[in-house]
Amino acid sequence: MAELDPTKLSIDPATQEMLKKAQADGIETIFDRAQVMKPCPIGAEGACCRICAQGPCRVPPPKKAKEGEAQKKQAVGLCGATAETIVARNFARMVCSGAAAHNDHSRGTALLFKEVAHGKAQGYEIKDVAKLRKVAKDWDVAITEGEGDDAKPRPKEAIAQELADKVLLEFGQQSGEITYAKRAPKKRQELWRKLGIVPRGYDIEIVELMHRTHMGVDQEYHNIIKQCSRTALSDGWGGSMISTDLQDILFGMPVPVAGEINLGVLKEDMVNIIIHGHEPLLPEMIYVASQEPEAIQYAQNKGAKGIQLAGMCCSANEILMRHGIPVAGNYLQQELAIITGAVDAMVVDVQCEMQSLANVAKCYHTKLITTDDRARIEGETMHIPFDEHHALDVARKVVREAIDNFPNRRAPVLIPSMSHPTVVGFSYETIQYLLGGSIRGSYYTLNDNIIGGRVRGVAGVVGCNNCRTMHDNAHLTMIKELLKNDVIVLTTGCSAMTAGKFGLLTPESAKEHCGPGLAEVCETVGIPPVLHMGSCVDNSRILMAATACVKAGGLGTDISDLPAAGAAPEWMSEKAISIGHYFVASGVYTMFGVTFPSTGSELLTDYLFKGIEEELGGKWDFEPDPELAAKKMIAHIDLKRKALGIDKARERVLFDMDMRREMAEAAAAEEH
Ligand code: NFS
Ligand code: SF4
Repeated sequence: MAELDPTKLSIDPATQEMLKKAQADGIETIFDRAQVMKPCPIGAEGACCRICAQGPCRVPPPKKAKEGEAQKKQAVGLCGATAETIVARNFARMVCSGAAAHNDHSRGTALLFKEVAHGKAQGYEIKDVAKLRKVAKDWDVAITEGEGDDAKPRPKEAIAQELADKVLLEFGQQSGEITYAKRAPKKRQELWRKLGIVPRGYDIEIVELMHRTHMGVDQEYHNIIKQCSRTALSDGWGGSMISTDLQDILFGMPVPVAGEINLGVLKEDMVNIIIHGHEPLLPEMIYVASQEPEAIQYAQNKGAKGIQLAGMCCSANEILMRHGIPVAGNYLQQELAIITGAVDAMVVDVQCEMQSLANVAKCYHTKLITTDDRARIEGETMHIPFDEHHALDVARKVVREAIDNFPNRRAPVLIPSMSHPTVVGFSYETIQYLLGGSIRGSYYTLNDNIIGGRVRGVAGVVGCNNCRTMHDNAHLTMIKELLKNDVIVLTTGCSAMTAGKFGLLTPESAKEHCGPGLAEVCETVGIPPVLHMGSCVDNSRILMAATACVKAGGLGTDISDLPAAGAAPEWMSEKAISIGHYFVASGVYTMFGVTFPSTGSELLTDYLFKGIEEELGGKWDFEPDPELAAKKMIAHIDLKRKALGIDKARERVLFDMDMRREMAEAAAAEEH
């Protein structure tokens, strides 16, 4: 193992400390492997086709010709597939897999929801009846029964049963339009219809795109990207949005709650259980099981003070937002959590779980418990399958395994002391409420601040960590740059955790990090300048917030009119590409960092970064330098302000603020 310099790999002190411990303990992590294995440059730009056995065919862009030499043409695959086709197909398959991950997660939630509605799911209940009734309306499910004066509210179980059936049908729907397409602004819906990209169902678009990217089918890159839009929309306005809604109904809609983030949330004298993955179904029950007096007593019998539950990745976001359960860290910290020596069990379900966890766990005493039959990990892991009919029993078993393992701790335990307080849980409904300060709250207050210039615009900064770039650095740098320029930030996923670790999820941080306009607004409303909206499926909440802004008026008639931008500066997963593409197809300027998987074709990249805007109003962009990327997002926001005719207002506000500051300084000087 080569010597690593942790200060060059992460800006997070807890991560740095654990990397040092990993080195001292001789444990290999993703950070070590990234030094040894460099990415394949041809694959990284999407220019390698391996979809048939005549390949892999590599078609990287030719080197620029020297003076006097003729420019070489870009190679084509054996079947004649051009770089455009090959790169578009690879891009499309990322959209497919990403959308499949979200939509399959959603299916699981919907199936559980149905069981709960029929009273067959142990431990679960319908917690948020108000949201159930609201969602039911969107699905044309009656919320009252009886006629006229005799009408009375329909029982929640009956509403939920009908809703579950309607939702589940839409996964396999073959024609027509998905229900939530009609939640988008009118103009957006019309555009999608004109382009023929309103999703028909949640499964069909993925299957069709897989078919179209098979050898010898769709070989025109605009046409492939068009189906990418339809597929990605079936994620953002389909599967992801359904997950969010049904999870809110089952587990409660998030409202602002205090939490804590980073490895320092683990406790040496407690049984530590980390819940890692994405679906909140079992974690909700583990939360219940870990609070039962019998469990706590059992832990105490084993010499522990109690049970400490902590989350990792998006599972963490889900339980943090609903119960204030602390977060141990984001994607690149999963191995490091085990390296503390203090994790008695790590419980995983699906997505973003590194296979190396099995090896790292073996070197300590940690039990790695897989819980989903779709996601097993080779090695000394334990499999306790989730069963919605007996979820509480399963959860109790998991908690007991962790407690039983507490006395087995061997390596010296070292828990970094860092953790940071946060305020999280800003669903789009909560934001609406906070802005208005009443039930009648409205996004118009936000719009008003945008129109008046105190808030320059809105940015969604979301997505993963990526070991090819310094851990957490791009998120933090980008967010700070946006705040400084009065751009309010909405965040989800691993990015939200970075914001939390560096203190940006507290109302107090507004004063320190924001420009004067945004600072004033945050202070008045009492919100952090970075709003934690949840896990990655909750990016659908950002779509809803954007739609609410459009509907509140004054900022144009479509999402593409808003002074807004999206970004995933440290992305790594295919889900991020699906998310990015549904943002583009919803009219958002979307900025990615690290690498961009289409650069193998200049024509296709040009289309994604420019041409597509004429059709969809949104477009992709790529800039690995996070500060520059933020500047480009701000420039885009300013362009939109100009188009709306509100650019002058901002100048006035800033002028006012300078004057106010000067006056305050002059007054202070006079006092002395
Ligand atoms: Ni999103 Fe969440 Fe994190 Fe990336 Fe993975 S945990 S679903 S994919 S790495 S943000
Ligand atoms: Fe090569 Fe064409 Fe086969 Fe792709 S589909 S591997 S380009 S022959």
